[in-house]
Amino acid sequence: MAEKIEHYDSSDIQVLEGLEAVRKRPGMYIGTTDVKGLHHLVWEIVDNSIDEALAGFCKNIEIIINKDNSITVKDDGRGIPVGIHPKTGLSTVETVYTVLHAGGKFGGGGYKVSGGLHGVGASVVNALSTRVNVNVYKDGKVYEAKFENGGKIVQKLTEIDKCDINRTGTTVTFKPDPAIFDTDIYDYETLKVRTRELAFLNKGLRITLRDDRDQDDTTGETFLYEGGIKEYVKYLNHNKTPIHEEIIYLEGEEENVTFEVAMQYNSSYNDNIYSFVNNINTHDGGTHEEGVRRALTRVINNYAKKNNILKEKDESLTGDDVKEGLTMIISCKHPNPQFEGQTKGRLGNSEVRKLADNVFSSGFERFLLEHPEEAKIIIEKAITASRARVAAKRARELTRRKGGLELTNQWGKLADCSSKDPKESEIFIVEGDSAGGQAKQGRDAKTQAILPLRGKILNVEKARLDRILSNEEIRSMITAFGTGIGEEFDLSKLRYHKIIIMTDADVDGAHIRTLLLTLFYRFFRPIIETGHVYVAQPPLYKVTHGKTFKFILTDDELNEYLSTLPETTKYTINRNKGLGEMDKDELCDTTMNIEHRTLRKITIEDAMLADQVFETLMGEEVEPRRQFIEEYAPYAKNLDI
Ligand code: 1YM
Repeated sequence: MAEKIEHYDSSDIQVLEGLEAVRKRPGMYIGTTDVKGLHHLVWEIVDNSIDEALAGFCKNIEIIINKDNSITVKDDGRGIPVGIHPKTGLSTVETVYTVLHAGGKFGGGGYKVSGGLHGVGASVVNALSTRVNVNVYKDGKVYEAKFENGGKIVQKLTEIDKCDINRTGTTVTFKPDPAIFDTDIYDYETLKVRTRELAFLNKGLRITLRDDRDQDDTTGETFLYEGGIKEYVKYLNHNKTPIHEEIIYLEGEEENVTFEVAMQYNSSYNDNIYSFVNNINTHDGGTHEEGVRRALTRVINNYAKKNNILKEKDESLTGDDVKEGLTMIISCKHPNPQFEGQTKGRLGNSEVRKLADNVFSSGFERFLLEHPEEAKIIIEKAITASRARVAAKRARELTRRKGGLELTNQWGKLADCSSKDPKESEIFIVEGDSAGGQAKQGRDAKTQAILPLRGKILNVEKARLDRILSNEEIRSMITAFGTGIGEEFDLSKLRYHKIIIMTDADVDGAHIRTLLLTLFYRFFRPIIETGHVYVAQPPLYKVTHGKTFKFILTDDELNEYLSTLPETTKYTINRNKGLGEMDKDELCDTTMNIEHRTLRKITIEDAMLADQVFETLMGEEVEPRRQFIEEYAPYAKNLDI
């Protein structure tokens, strides 16, 4: 060290120590030294161009992957200042490229708005490169500085040429150090995705990406979106079905903080909400997102109430309801963002919450007032979501109360029938694996398919499509039906013309039946409307009389049968509690066999009733629940009500 001091002045030493620190612990500055870190370098340089664009001086940026996997970034901004920097005594270009955290501090007036994960800029890229060239076009002159070997200057900033007086800008070429990175090969697609995103986030900025390793790529791809995040929303929705035409766009500014939102609802049940601060994705949200979510919920509720769209007085829509099918981009540009959380993916600045709320609520309110048709469509979608949510919540509560429904048997798969003719094909949805197993053994394999269901089906958390589709048993059922679900539903593809629910004759069985009917009512309504859904009627009683026995379906039938027996006769009556109490032959003869069974066809009214029974069952009141149990299972004992 002592030797070196003779050759460098004190600021040189600081610079070298700074860059050496970056090389020793690159992870601290760029996160990782894998392929991600390699690409991160590009954005550190591009960020400076984007800042220049945000300051209003740069319109075009070019990113080129050179043949040797070095990267060139060009912009047409003012060019990095070329004078001597008063604090370092070095040229400003050299200062920016060799002094850590030089970015904003050395600028005159502007602030650094964009920024990668760590936002430490050009000097870090220089420290981690074997070669960096910086060219500045300014005042009709071309300047150049060159660095090698982790940021050591090999050519001080020099005027190397003249250029058109109107030409201004900065061009930087760097070659990442292979001794630092696991790989030194750039991936075009990775760069393209972020390039496009940056173009969406900075409207009117043209960014071109070109791959000079590829001989066929002579022009590159250009990304330019005059509509900015509005076009981003359009892009995200391009494979979806929007439910209103116009993309809603709102913007505002306060004390150098700019804030913008673009949104459009589609017919799906999922939301796509992305938020950004200074072009960085805030994965964990934060104050900007909170402000918007709060305002969205409030404005929709207020509008719905004012216009009597929400009928019941105390019905209200939640944040989840109003975001169903919503595609939204939130973008905030802040001079002093506070990033919080483990991964720094959350905006913490509390003043942004209010700005976001104000800008969003006033703009969105106006949109709803000016577009009553769209307003109606949007609010009706939220109301549908709300009703489904309430029903699903109650279903979930019911499951918790009736924990015993969760049978632990292994999930048995569909035993399909061999016939491919839907007219003669039937599917039995059977409660429990043991009954399912018996039904499989005793069925007519040509026309009867068996799908055993565990009680688990009741665990469907929310009766929304995405959740429902993630339930394995429901997926099997949907697959078996063949019709698809929701938008893709196609009755002509139904594989069985009889869908037969076969549950125990007790309260649990009634619960499962209710849930299945509710599910069909909400998502497969046409199969009910066209009369394809049935409930099997297993016998309630088995009367044994001497060596003979008889299965009996109803109380009336029981009385009738008993009256035919001689007075002296000794007989026993067993009540069938579950399907499993019959052996496979009994089950099949009494309940499945086309000759002997009784099926009850489900009407749309039955299904509607089932839907309402949910409400009744889940209420706080004990009495309606007692009534349900009386109605559905008068013989059930030891009920947990
Ligand atoms: C390809 C990389 O770095 N462009 C760039 C950087 C700067 C400026 C313009 C700039 C900024 C300011 C004034 C200012 C930077 N300047 C500085 C510093 N492209 C690229 N284009 N004049 C020009 O911020 O006031 C840092 S970056 F500190 F010198 F001002």
